[in-house]
Amino acid sequence: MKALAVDRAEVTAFVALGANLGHAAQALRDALTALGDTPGVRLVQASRLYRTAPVQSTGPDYVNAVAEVSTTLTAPALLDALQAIEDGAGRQRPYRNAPRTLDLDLLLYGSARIDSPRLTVPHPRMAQRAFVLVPLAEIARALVSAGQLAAVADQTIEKI
Ligand code: PH2
Ligand code: MG
Ligand code: MG
Repeated sequence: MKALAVDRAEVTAFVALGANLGHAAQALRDALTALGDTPGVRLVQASRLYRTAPVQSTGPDYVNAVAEVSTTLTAPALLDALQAIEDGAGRQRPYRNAPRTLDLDLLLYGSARIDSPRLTVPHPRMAQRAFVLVPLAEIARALVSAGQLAAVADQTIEKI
């Protein structure tokens, strides 16, 4: 009999990846592998890697990408998994928007709207950032409007 092991439906979620310290491109590739290896998370697809100028941040250029996952984890459990992967990459948090070895942000979790102290979904600043919108549009064109892309067209971003 199936008692407590209730199967949760899979939810499509999108995760933004970024890094600008150390070997950033390799950190993103390793993070994609770690995401796919996380129990309850299936990596569906990932965008190319992009080199981007820092936005409201300092330090070297960033490497950014966006991944689509299908997950049976709740949004808070997925956030825990993302933070564990960040910690595994040596992430330090000295101050807001500090240069980082790895940043994994939950952009979208199905059609959920979440406003908790830990987590706001959809990500509140995603619409202002070419480093999110351009890779997201590459893998999920319908989720990004032409107007949104036009609004961030002044931000420097190039495919690696
Ligand atoms: N992340 C930030 C702040 N600024 N700029 C770029 N280009 N890429 C990022 O990932 C990024 C940023 C805060 O998470
Ligand atoms: Mg971030
Ligand atoms: Mg973050």
